[in-house]
Amino acid sequence: MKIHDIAVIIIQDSRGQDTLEATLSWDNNGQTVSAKASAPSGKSTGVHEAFVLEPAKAQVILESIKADILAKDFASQKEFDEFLIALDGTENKERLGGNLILTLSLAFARLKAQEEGKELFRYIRDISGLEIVGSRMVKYPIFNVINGGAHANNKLDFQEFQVIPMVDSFEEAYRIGKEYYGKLGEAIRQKFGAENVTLGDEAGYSAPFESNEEAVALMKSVIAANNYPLRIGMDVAATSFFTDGGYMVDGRRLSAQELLGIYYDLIFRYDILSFEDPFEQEAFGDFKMLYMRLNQGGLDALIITDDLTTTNPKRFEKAIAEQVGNAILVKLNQIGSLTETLRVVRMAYSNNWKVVVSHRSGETMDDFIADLAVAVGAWGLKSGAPGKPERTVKYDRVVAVEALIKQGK
Ligand code: 2PG
Ligand code: MG
Repeated sequence: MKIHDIAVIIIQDSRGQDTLEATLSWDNNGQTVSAKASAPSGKSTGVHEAFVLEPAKAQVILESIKADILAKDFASQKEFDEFLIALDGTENKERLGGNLILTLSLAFARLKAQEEGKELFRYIRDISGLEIVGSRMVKYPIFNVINGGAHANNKLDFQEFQVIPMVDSFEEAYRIGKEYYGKLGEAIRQKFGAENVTLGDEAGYSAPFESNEEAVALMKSVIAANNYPLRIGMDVAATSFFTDGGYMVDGRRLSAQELLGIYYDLIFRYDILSFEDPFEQEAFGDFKMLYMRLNQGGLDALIITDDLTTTNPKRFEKAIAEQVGNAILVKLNQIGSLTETLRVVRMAYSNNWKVVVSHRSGETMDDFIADLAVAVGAWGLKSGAPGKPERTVKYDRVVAVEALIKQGK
């Protein structure tokens, strides 16, 4: 595919911060076909993530490489992404910017899918190199219904308090998630007074909870009162409260061992299904300690790595070798291209790890991750609570894609 034109503009993300949106066009026998993609941004970012270039600088960089891109004919996604990665030439994409490379990579995917006359999820599935069994799609939406940590202005140290509907149909899971979100909102407003309840970055509620456990207990009581088929998950994002070798939780400084004790206790009392980033971003050994302890106890909980692995094949290789968990969070902008992201997914599956595709706390209306999650048959799609449009467009797109698949597309 020969790209005819490239433009990158600056748009605002859900936090009102500048981010990039790329448009690539292709000349299809005199007709211009174009495709767009934009970059999200994290707040609790891992140190090993791809470099984010200031958007205005990225625009200048693009002008300096545009002619090189337009001069080439790219046979595949891999060729396009590898061309940009080589042009960048750094370990963490600091010359061109992970955000610039990513928006170009994703816009290219959308354009190539159009050239091949395919829906985006089908195109991604075809280039993924994955053998997906039957019509497997994304299994569970993961709704972040209470926001803490870096995503909200409250006392909660843990970043995300999630519910995961244990039903087979994504559409039904989405319906249950929305209903639960409404009921939880009523319970939180009743407890704290409506004037004290706001929404965090990912549309989960933010309220003056005194402790992490108080939030979990309220979630659980609303689940029980309505008999919902929901399990609780958490993104602890422990790097954000790790200081001077200790974890500051509910006003107390804890060792990794003590924190592990809290998790173990929560699992038993609240039937927790998943823990993401239970320890800080270099603590491979502590992740392993928790994971092994759960295994020995015969518990089914998922230990999900995010800041620890940053969707980076090298970091992930170490996590696999050291058996530190059983699921990886996959974020396109942590690594900066579709090709490298798919490589991480292949690594996960060939080592029996589950995949959770995720948004960022700063999002745009781009719904690429929905197609990615369906394409790779992800275990989960994490896109916040169903309370803000940049979160719901992703869940809505999964429902639409499922309908397309049923029609044989
Ligand atoms: C996370 C993400 C998304 P952020 O930690 O998993 O929920 O947060 O985008 O701020 O890194
Ligand atoms: Mg996380």
